[in-house]
Amino acid sequence: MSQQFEDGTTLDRFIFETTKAHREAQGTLATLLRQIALAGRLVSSRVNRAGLAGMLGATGETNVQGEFVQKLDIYANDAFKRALEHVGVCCAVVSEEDDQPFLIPERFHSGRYIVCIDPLDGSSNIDVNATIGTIFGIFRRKTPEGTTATKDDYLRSGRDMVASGYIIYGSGTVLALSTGEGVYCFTLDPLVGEFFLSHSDLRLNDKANTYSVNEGYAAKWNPKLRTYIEGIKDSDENWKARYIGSLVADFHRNLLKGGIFLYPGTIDNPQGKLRLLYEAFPLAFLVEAAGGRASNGTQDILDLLPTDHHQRTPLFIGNKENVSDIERALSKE
Ligand code: AHM
Ligand code: MG
Repeated sequence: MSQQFEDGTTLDRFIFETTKAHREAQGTLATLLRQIALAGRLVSSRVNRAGLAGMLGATGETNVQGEFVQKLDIYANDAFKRALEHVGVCCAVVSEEDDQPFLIPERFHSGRYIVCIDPLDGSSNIDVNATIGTIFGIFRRKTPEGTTATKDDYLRSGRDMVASGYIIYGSGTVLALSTGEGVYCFTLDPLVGEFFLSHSDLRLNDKANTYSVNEGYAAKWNPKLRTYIEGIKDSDENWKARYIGSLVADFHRNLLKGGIFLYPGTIDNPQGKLRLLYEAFPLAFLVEAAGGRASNGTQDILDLLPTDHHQRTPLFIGNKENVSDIERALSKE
C-alpha cells in the first residue's frame, strides 16, 4: 500500500518516512537519495544559466556511444559522481557518459548501492531550451560492502532495483521517485532550494490515446509496427502524437496525461537506441509502480538480464493495454 502524503511535504521528510519501514535502509538509501537530489539541484541551476555560463554547445568529443558530448553532459556526470562517491553508501556508478563503471575510489567506503544513471538525457535538446533530464536506477549490491563492486552487482534483472526516478529540467525542475510503492513527484522551489511534493501516488489508466515515437524512421521499422501505427491513426479514437525527443520529458508527460512511448528497433539498429540499465530499467520500474507496463516487444523490460552495461533495447512503455496491444501487433503472423 502506498503511504498518504500531503502536497507540500518536503522530499527530505518523504524519504525519511518511506525508508523508516526498512530500518536497514534508513541511513543508507536515504543518504543516497538526498545526494542525488543535491546533484539534481546543482544541475538544475546550471541548466537554467547554461546560456550565461558558457555551458551551451558540444565539447568536440564523442562518448562511448559515438554521440557528441555536450558541456552540460560532462558537468552533470561529474556532479552526480562527486555527490555519490564520498558518502559511504555507494559502490559504483554506471553512467551513460563513462565507458566503464565508476568504482568508488579506495579512499572512500565502498557502500551498499549501485547507481545506474543517464546524467543528462535528451542532451541534443540543450541548445534549444527544450526539456532534458536525469534518469537513475538503484540496485543493492550482492557482493560485501567494503569490497570493490563487480559485474554481478550491476548486470542483473531490473526486478532487483530498490528504487528509481528521474529529474526533469523544464519550465520547472521536477524529481519523480519510486521505491516500488507508487510514484511521487516533487517540484523544486529554486528560492528555497528544496523539492516539495506536487504529485502524489500517480496512477495510469489502463488505456490512453497519445503516442510518442520518431515517425521519421517508420520506413525502417518492422512492417507490423507500421501497420499498427497506421491503424490507430485511421481509427476514430482521436489519437494524438507528441514527441519531444527527450525520453525523460516524453515519459513524464505520458505519466501525467497518459500515453505510450515507443523507441523500436530499426533495420539499421535492431536493438533501437535506448540503453537498458540506465534508461529503460528505471522508467520501467516507475511505470509499473504507476500501474503501467514496459516491454521490448516480447518481454517485460524488468525481466531482461543485461550482459553489457551499455546494452540497448527496443522500448514500448506506458499505459498497460497500449503496451499489450503493441506486443499483440508485433506477434501477428
Ligand atoms: P541521449 O541519452 O544521448 O540524450 O539519447 C537518448 C535520446 C532520448 O532521450 C530520446 O528519446 C532519443 O534519444 C531521441 O532519439 P531520436 O532523435 O532518434 O528520436
Ligand atoms: Mg539518454
